[in-house]
Amino acid sequence: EMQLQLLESLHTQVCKTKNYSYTYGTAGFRDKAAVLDTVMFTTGIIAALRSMSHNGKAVGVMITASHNPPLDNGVKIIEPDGSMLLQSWESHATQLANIAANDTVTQLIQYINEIVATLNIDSNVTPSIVVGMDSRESSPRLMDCLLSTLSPVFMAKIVNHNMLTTPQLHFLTAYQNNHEPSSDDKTVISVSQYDSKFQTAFKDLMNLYEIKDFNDCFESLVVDCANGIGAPQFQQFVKGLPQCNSIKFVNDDYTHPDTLNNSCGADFVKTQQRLPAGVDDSLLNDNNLYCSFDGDADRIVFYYVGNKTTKFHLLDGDKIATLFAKFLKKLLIKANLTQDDIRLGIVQTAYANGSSTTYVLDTLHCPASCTKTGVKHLHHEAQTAYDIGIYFEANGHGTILFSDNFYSKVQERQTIAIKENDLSSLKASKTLLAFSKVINQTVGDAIADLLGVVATLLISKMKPSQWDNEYTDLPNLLSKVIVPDRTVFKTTDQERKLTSPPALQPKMDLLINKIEQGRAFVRASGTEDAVRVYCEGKHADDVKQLSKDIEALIM
Ligand code: 16G
Ligand code: ZN
Repeated sequence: EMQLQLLESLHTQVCKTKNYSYTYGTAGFRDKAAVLDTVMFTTGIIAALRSMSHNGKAVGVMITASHNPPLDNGVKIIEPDGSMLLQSWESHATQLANIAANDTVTQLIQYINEIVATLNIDSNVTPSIVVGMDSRESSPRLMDCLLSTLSPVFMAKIVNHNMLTTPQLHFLTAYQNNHEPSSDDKTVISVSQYDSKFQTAFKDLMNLYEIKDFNDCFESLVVDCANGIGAPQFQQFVKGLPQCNSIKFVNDDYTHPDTLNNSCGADFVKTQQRLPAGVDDSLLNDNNLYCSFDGDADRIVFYYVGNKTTKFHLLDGDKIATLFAKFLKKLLIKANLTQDDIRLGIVQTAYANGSSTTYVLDTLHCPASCTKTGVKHLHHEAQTAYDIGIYFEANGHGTILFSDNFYSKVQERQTIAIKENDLSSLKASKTLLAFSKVINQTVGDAIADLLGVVATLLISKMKPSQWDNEYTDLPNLLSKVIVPDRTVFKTTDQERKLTSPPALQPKMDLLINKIEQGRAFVRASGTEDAVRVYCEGKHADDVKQLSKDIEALIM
């Protein structure tokens, strides 16, 4: 039974931020850490209710602001299966936070009772919550706010994983629900289950091809950890992998949270299109492969430097998706599986480079979908449209989803191949199954994606430059414009066209049509008070001009 009357004194103690407006956006709540006490308090309550509505299954709560600056923080809720919070609950989360910040405790309790009544939640269910946080200075304080109601008010079962990456928490939330411990089972669920699952998967795949090191494809892999939680987690992880002993780390100083995402990390490298701080002369080598995690290690981008110069070549989310698509498509063919047996497709957003989409459709002959920005949209499309749904945002957030039909069809083929002694087909089937285990299917995961990319390159004996040369990105520009009111910018067609302000899109179309292979769109950011402008075209000069002209239109 919930002890809601206790909320009165806890609310006074914990919720110092008042007269404030919060929104559960694309990636949960995000703001300056200083104002997040109140919203952490209510997020704990919402997570408890969500768990109760799932009959006490474990719900995850992650405290992080990903690639944002050190003084920001945020929080998001994870469903029992490891996916993102169901969209209809986002508005409950927003409303409860705003009641706690602006109204009385009586109203707060009233709203909780309303949720319980309208959603038919059994208030006798004991909620179960799994929590974690990134390496920010503010995270432990915010964790206390989050936990403040869970024991006294809800008597919740709490598993606190402390510091870990966002995808590790997604994985462990799902893991906990799938491994209900029996009474005599003393297994403590910890990040070591994550480590051993993905280490084993990678080793199995390497053993299948007798690969012992990276030497066929590159000298070292240099990993930029954005000075975030990915550093200790991945350093611990690779200790169990002899194949990975030539990995070098930069920006791994997670114990100095003021350096987090500062001139480094996936977002910096993708938006600046240059090397992060810390990659000095001693690490510059045209035989190396490089990659950058973001602050909570759910994004990754790769890059290399060409020809003894420091020329920088970015291998972003689009390049990762197409690498996986080509690799998996070949394996399907070798395993005698057709596109009718197993539908393989790519899911992108409007930010995907036009060349990547053309390459997917015309060279790989795979279907491509486009969804709105935000992982939940891509994830949903990958899950519903394909058996192998490869989804990536250009910024490096993505993963692959494998359907039940994938597993049954591949297993079927494997049985036939054994019977017919068709060794090449057998190996392809085995590779498909082993590769699917290297991928974190709950959410985009820098560590799992890294393993997937490295395995693909090593098995295909492909150098970073060969990977890059599959297609050439069109010149492009992403800019940010501050406007008085970004909510007037409304879009349709997966954010590719504006419907409001009314006259804008026709004016943009005139400009876009003037340049060769021109494409551009404008959308309000879901995470910042700004409007984003994306432009691409055949010639870099045209793109610059187009971007300037569109910015002038909307300012
Ligand atoms: C959030 C999204 C990310 C998206 C970005 C766009 C998740 C977990 N994260 O970080 O996928 O690319 O927002 O930001 O969904 P914007 O709306 O400010 O352009
Ligand atoms: Zn992130």
